[in-house]
Amino acid sequence: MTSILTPAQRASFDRDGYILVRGFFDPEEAALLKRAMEADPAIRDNLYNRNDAKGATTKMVTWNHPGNSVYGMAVRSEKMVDTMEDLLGGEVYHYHSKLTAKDPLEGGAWEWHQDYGYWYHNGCMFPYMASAMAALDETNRDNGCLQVLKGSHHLGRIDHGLLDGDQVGADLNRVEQAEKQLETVYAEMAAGDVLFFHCNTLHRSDQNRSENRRWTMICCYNAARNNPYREHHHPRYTPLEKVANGAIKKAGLKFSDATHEGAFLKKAAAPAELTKKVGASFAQN
Ligand SMILES: O=C(O)CCC(=O)C(=O)O
Repeated sequence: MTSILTPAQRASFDRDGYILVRGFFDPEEAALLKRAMEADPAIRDNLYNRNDAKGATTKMVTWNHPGNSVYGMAVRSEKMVDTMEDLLGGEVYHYHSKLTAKDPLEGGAWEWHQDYGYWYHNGCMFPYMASAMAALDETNRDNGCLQVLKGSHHLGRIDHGLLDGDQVGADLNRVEQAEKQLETVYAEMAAGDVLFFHCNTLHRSDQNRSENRRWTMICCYNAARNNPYREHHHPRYTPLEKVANGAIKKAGLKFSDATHEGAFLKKAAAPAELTKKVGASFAQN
């Protein structure tokens, strides 16, 4: 196994619920990923909007199965998969990946949530899941970088429900208390940096109020031993074929194909349990 984490980084993931790895993708790899995302017609054709409470929009594309595109190679690369296996304690499989694209002066905000707040409802019994957010552009406070509440994965799963806009978020009472007790960390990243975060880590991001684009690719994994007990809109256990790290550059500007990434999801479906509008009443209970 070739996890890229040092023992100290590995320990900080357990303590803090995230670890930011600078230069995880080198400049050539990061540029390939970005240019492919910009130029792949299938990405453009499958973009959908996700609105925040104020109507600002994040553009998204979501796919379940990594193929032989340059994104597929990044997601299947030994350095990525082995690191996830290190973090999740055993074999992992690809749960889905997505582009979250915040355009200049338009990109929408994300409310505080835990990914397991959604994934729990998909039949995933254990929080043995994590994501890797790869910066395709520079991400900072002005263009809406990800924020994490340090150590919030220790809170366990918090109830989630429908907030204003299209967003499902965490119980506002809990979030308010958590914000008082835990540090908010702004994950400012250069292109190629990757933030690994636990599925119970509370995270959010602001609108992009700057002239600079903020595109990121988020790759989500589940432990093989946590096979969801029911079918849903993301895959149950599907063996993941790792590739050598060099496969990313070898792929070059290879776009998605129809059978893998090409089977894009039209929109991330919200599990029925999360379609209840709770909004402000959350905070009054
Ligand atoms: O792109 C972002 O800022 C947040 C995305 C996110 O949290 C998600 O897709 O679950």
